[in-house]
Amino acid sequence: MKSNQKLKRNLVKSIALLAMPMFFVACLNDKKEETSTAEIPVNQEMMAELTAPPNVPTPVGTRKAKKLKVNMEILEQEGELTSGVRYNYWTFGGSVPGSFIRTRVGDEVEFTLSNHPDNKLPHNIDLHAVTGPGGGAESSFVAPGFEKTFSFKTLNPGLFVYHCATAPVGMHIANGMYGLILVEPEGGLSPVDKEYYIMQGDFYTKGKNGERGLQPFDMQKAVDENADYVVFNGSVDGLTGDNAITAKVGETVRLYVGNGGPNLVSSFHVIGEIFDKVYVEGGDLINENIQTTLIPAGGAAIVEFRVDVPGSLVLVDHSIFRAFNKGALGILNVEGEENEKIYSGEIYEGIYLPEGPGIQSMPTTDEIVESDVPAKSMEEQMKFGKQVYMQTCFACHQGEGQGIPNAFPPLAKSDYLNADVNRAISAVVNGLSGEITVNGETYNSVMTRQMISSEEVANVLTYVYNSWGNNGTVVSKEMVEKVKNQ
Ligand code: HEC
Ligand SMILES: [Cu+2]
Repeated sequence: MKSNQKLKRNLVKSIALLAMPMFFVACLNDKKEETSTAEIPVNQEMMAELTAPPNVPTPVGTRKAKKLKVNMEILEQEGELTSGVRYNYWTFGGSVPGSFIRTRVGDEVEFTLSNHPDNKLPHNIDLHAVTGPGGGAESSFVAPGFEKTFSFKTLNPGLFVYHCATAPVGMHIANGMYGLILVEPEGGLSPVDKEYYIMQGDFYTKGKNGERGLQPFDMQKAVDENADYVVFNGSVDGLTGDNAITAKVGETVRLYVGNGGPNLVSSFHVIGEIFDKVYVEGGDLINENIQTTLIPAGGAAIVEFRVDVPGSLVLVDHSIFRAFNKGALGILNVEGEENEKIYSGEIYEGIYLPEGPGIQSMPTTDEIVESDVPAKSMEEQMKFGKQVYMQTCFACHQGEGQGIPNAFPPLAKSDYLNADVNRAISAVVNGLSGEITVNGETYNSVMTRQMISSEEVANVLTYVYNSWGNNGTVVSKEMVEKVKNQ
């Protein structure tokens, strides 16, 4: 009797234990999508349209799932990282980031990866959109002069990174081997007016930032995560000047933003915009009204916003030294009618718009406070001048007066500066705009009038003229006043 009861109790216990995992299985089955997208039928065949950044292929719209053929060619090729700095890029399709691939959920992707015979190394591809070992890496490993084909079904919608995964993996990624693959949901993403493809990457060169010539990859700096360049779309001017993206007032803009890394996480921000929507980490979760979105290395996000006023919006990694000192800066030029209700146009921060039209100047007030401690010696002039420099000029012209390529001219060994002291004084007290040539490079930008006293102008210019290989001119308060009164 006793033992029978015990048996019964044990039986109840074990049934409960058995039921537990069944309960979990039931929960897992709730994730219907994952199991059911594998069943989406595929009949026709279609060649995938591939695009170089900042362009994206045509939206999938309402098309049915298909067998989608992707032909991707690996090219190792030299390019320009920034003006005068060459780099040996390794690319998927001849661009950094690599060609954009656009699919829909349920597509059966037949992927052919070819490694150009002129290339030196074997490569492969790991697509984060793949469910399978290595994301395709094992099946796609291919030597120069060969091609490999493998196929996979897109089970999860979202925006995914792909990259090379050949050892040393970090080096292949650091040289530019990454890109994005979009898997649209059934029926496609909602239509917008403009779509663009942007991807951040960090670069490590033997020479310092700006050091000219063909720069080899620096493994130690990469291991130390000490990037010389952090850029959008493969180079410092990858998204500025002629490469800037455009939109018209009233349009909705969708950016597919990826981060190839290899190391750095991006704090993606558009100066002068608020993201109406962010598809967080490129998945289904939509967050609204976002200022800055975090994009992990090897991750992505989709951001959407409507542009309401004309002007140049500046795309940055808000780890802000990367933007102004290492290249993580892009421009979205918006054309159209002003809307003073939304933006008055009165206040403007010059540093944020290093180039392009539409630059306005700082509001001017005539109240410049004269400093009360005049410098008594050249030594003091240098000391005070340095203080002014570090507070006022440093942000643009940089610590050693080296400037920033394509944006802010150098003051170090500047032929423009050394040729004419009154012109230099005028630049500081009246501002300077229009095309100028400094040491053979042209700049066409705006330096706003600097709100500092005559004494301070004299000190800072004396400091500049007596630093970094300049001609040693000493500037007095009287010289500054004379230019002011002209
Ligand atoms: C907001 C950024 C900014 C700040 C701050 C700034 N400048 Fe400039 N500066 C520029 C730009 C841009 C130009 C080029 C203007 C053009 O293209 O016409 C320039 C040009 C110059 C030039 C002439 C070109 C050359 O390289 O010799 C001098 C001299 C100069 N700046 C000195 C100064 C001094 C001194 C200060 C601080 C008191 C200062 N600037 C602060 C942006 C700035
Ligand atoms: Cu590779």
